[in-house]
Amino acid sequence: MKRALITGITGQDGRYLAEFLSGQDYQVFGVVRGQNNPKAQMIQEENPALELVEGDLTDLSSLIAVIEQVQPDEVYNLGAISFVQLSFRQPELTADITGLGVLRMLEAVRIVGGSENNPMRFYQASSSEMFGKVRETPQNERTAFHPRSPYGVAKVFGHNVTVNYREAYGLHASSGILFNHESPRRGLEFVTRKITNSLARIKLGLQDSISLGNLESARDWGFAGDYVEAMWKMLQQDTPDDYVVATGETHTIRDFLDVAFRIAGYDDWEPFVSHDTRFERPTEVDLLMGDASKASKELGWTPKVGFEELVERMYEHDLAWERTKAGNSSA
Ligand code: NAP
Ligand code: F7E
Repeated sequence: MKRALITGITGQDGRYLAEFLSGQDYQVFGVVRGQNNPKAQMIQEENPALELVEGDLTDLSSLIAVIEQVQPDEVYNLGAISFVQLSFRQPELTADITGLGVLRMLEAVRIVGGSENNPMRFYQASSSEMFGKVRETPQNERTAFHPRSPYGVAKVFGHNVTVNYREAYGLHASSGILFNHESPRRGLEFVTRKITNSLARIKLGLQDSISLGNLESARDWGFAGDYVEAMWKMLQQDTPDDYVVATGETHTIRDFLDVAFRIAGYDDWEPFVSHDTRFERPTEVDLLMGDASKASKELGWTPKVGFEELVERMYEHDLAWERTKAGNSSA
């Protein structure tokens, strides 16, 4: 039985990846931080086969101890401060966790290593935010980086140090440059889930409107469940490499609102949406659209869930969830 270790196990991608790997007959270990992380119980109930271990991306000795204890075949580094807006308010913390955290994981893997015949394989969760003020469209593995936030800058560091450890120490270290991917498990702070959740609450009469920032930016949105399969496929290759993972389609926030409100049975979203500058960023990433042809050719990966289906799944989930919560509180 192969053993996989995942940082960021309590996050959206960690939860999908753990389910996917359990289905592939892996023994899955998830790194949980904090002395009483409230999400630990939830993910344990969701995936009873999952084994939780303690560690923090800011603490190298804890990461070495975890890797020594678990002796994984594959390490997936998904842990990060992942919210771009927060990275402007807490840039040093973001650099430490999202940037230096990658270096610490690579050091732990390099030091503990695995056997000579079966060295540990490493996946780094790189991001389309590294392209930032894009130099070309669509963006591919050769497109130059121009990050626009402390988060994007930290991800460029994590990406480059992963490439460096591959070249300097021969680590089987791959980087997935993933474009935005969403799901009903997306955090409520991200714009897609904020919209589907608020819309469900509007539909149920629990909320009047949604406050949003910049509606003009465009993103290449896919489904997280599809994207974790690409992560796994990268680590099954003989040679480590970097891959863009994206749908190749781009939509503005306005497009997302159009589709979501139509699915919920409204003709027009404008009466329900107000503008709030607090949700704007000092520097914005205007347009992202990925070219995943390398992943398609070399990994045999293509996305399965399209844009409208993604929005519908998120909205339907939030409608059921909010209805249950409202029912429970009135009971
Ligand atoms: P997420 O839902 O925000 O999850 C982030 C995870 O990181 C959580 O499990 C969190 O644990 C953990 N974490 C935070 N600080 C930590 C620390 N000091 N030590 C250990 N773990 C820590 O993010 P996601 O959407 O699943 O994304 C997974 C990864 O892919 C992230 O690295 C993200 O930057 C990257 N990425 C995401 C996207 C996307 O569209 N989703 C696209 C490209 C790249 P707690 O529960 O303890 O806070
Ligand atoms: O913003 C605009 C906002 O926070 C998307 C992370 O997973 O994907 C994610 O980063 C867009 C931006 O995601 C609101 O200005 C308008 O243009 O959902 P988001 P993100 O910044 O694209 C990348 C690939 C990652 O790697 C990150 O980890 O929506 N926007 N109004 C808003 N955004 C938010 N959050 N809230 C608003 O009210």
